[in-house]
Amino acid sequence: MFTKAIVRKPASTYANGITTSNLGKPNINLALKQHEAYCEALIKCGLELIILDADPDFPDSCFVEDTAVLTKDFGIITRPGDPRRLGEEIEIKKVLEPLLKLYFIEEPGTVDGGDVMLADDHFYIGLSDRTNLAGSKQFKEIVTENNYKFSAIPICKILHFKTGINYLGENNLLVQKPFIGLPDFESYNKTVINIEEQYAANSLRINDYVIIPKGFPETKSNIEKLDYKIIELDMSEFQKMDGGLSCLSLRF
Ligand code: CIR
Repeated sequence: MFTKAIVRKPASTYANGITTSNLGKPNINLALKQHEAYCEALIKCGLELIILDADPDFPDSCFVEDTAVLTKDFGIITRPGDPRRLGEEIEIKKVLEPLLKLYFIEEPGTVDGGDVMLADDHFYIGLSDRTNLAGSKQFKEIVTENNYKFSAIPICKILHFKTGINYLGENNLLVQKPFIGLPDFESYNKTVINIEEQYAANSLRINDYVIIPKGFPETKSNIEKLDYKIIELDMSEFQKMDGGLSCLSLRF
């Protein structure tokens, strides 16, 4: 069970953030509304929110997931892999310091939290353009010392590991096609996300609910078949900046 989450409001500079999506410029007012709906959904899932003010110096800073990886017992402050996002983690460290034992990814290591998936007691980390081998090795040391299992998976063609694969719980994985055949995931019950619904692979299990992006009927129906209660959210303004549901919060 999660009890808390950290979120950060989109900044006035949000539209200047990093993107590869070709979906056009985001509308900041709509992004703020969608962010409010996201916060309400987290509250519905039973979470107490720590809401950080926007930071216009970091256009991508609402995507807090990339700056830390949290468990109930400890946190890892990451070193974001794109230099334009380095520094976002400083505020997150300040917020978490009184709440959790913290570890740090250090230079030359880089890790984006979006590359880290926890499935029960097993951490999977995607080696991406943002998360390098040095970062992954440091991460492995920290989590294995804390009795978690660890695997590193090289990825390509997607921004973050969790852009393409997410663990719902109860042994259920949502996976985009490239991940289907990987031996690491052989033992999981896999729900395959079709190419037209790729964005919905980043759905988010929180306590009794799975939050999914609006507009992906096949994925919605497949998740319903797994007996989960669903909350649907319009994510258009975050999708424009390559962000998904998991990116917008740090749950613990
Ligand atoms: C970036 O490129 O870093 C942001 N525009 C999007 C980050 C999305 N975060 C995530 O998938 N965890």
